[in-house]
Amino acid sequence: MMTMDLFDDLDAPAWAIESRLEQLAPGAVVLRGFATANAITLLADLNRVIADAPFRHMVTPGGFRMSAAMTNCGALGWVTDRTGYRYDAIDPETGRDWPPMPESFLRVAQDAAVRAGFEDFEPDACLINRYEPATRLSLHQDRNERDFTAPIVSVSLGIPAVFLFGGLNRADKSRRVPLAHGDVVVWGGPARLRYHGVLPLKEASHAMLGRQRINLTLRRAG
Ligand code: MD3
Ligand code: FE
Repeated sequence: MMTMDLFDDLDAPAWAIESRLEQLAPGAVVLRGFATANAITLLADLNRVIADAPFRHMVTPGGFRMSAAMTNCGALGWVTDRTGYRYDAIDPETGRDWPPMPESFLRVAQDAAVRAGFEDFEPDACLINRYEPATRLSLHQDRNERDFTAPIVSVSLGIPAVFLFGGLNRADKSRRVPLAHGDVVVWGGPARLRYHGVLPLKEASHAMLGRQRINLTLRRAG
């Protein structure tokens, strides 16, 4: 069939075109606008999560208040306090389990993971970060998870941010990657332990979220 022949002549597979797949580095794939069509559902589900587990500013082991407000959903939640970083089944603010992972979060994360080549991603934790203008996240590695063979999927909503994508050593030079509303990034394989962070956000307003950026990071923690 003619249309199939045209597709077969392109050097990228059809799914790469549909989702505008960009490879940042081995193991790191950006899917521009992948979550845009689901944003209303994701934000409605987020509102139910934060009614149960409100955003809060956690404290690092060094005693610094984090500038991003955070909460979690799923079986495990990432927490930090003066005693260290860890995953915990209980929200220390409420003494209750974290809210369940909304189906909409799971679906977008698993669909994105499949696009990036990770077929069996079963996240049990979603860390939710809320940024306002001037909020930043300093360079760090995500290494509190048990199994580094699982990727991390991040979903950006609201005002844009510049993501810092470093190397396997803190001193490695980092690249700046702009992330906008609806962008989804899958970080796995050789990219899984790369240093990363977020530059201070610029003043901006988004039609759905006002002066906020929400980032969902879905992980296999336990
Ligand atoms: C690259 N969040 O929650 S998401 C975090 O935009 C975190 O809120 C940032 O870093 C944010 O830990 C960045 C992108 C991200 C998440 C995990 C990664 C990039 C990653 C793990 C390895 C390499
Ligand atoms: Fe991180």
